[in-house]
Amino acid sequence: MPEIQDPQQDDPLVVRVDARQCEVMVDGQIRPARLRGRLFENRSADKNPVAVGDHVVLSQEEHELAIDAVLPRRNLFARRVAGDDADRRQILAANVDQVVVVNSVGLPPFSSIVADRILATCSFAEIPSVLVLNKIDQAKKRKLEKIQASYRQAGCTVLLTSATEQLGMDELLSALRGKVSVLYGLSGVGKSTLMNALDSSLRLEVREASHSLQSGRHTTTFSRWYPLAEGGAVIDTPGVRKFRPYGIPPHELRLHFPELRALGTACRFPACMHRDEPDCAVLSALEQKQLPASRYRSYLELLEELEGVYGGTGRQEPKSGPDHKARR
Ligand SMILES: Nc1nc2c(ncn2[C@@H]2O[C@H](COP(=O)(O)OP(=O)(O)O)[C@@H](O)[C@H]2O)c(=O)[nH]1
Ligand SMILES: [Mg+2]
Ligand SMILES: [Zn+2]
Repeated sequence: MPEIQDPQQDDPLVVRVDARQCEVMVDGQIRPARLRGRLFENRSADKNPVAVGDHVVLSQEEHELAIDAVLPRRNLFARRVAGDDADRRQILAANVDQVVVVNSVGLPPFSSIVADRILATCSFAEIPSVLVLNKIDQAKKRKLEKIQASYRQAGCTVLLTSATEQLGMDELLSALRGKVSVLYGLSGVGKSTLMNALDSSLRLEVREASHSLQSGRHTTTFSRWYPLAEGGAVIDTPGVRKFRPYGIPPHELRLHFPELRALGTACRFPACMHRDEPDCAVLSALEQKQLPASRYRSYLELLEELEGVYGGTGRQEPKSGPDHKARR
């Protein structure tokens, strides 16, 4: 087995992964590759040993290539596996410069909880994120302004686009140029349409508008890497219905909502969870409508979910503060 070193530019790159097969780019050519059984041997928390964006070590086996090992990753974007109680991780992409969280502000309607779950996960993984609000051609002006304001307050870069009307494409292209980006968001928000609008040679499959958005049919069933003509690359991913963060300790969640982190410095307890503690600056801001209720609801929902998986550390008495001895 080769010694595992840091990846180089010209190491084979995984450009497509689906249930059974994998494609790698080697010397500028895309070729199928098989996953060696031993990649699955070390029973880890990971559901999938290889993800798009991974640099790998290959060997030739008769007529096919096989992946022997995955080179060290500089970062990874992951979620908790769907429909499974086990705390396992599904790696969605590796070695990326940013996650582009794509949302619809038309049909399907904007879901702040989905966006907030993905944004908190990016923060935890230390991957920069950009929020794209697509289908602005279908949006109500007031609603759109409110969403924009919430996310600017949360420190997000917010881009407004319409893939079908070709609005905001220059701004999106500037945000993508020269970087490796993952496009992530609910099924039907327009990820593939945006890619096609950016580069007409791509011709990704797009779901027909006639298909019910409730049908849950996913047009894209695999993740795939696409180089951009202008430099950089974009990873198109299958749509998701539920995004559950993996591995965020419940007491750390408050640090991954930037506006809560900022407000939290004024709470009475440094470890305030902003739930029912006295003199909580987050709760006051909420009361005075200086913090959007949707962001706070997302925080609480996620906190409870994470406590359900990792234990209820959030209910512990604050470790510091003037009266912590008296409370024991
Ligand atoms: N009105 C409108 N429809 C859009 C826009 N972008 C995508 N769509 C439509 O939304 C549907 C789903 O698009 P698709 O790219 O397959 O979504 P994906 O699942 O996120 O890849 C298709 O019918 C698109 O034509 C947009 O900006 N405005
Ligand atoms: Mg798609
Ligand atoms: Zn607080």
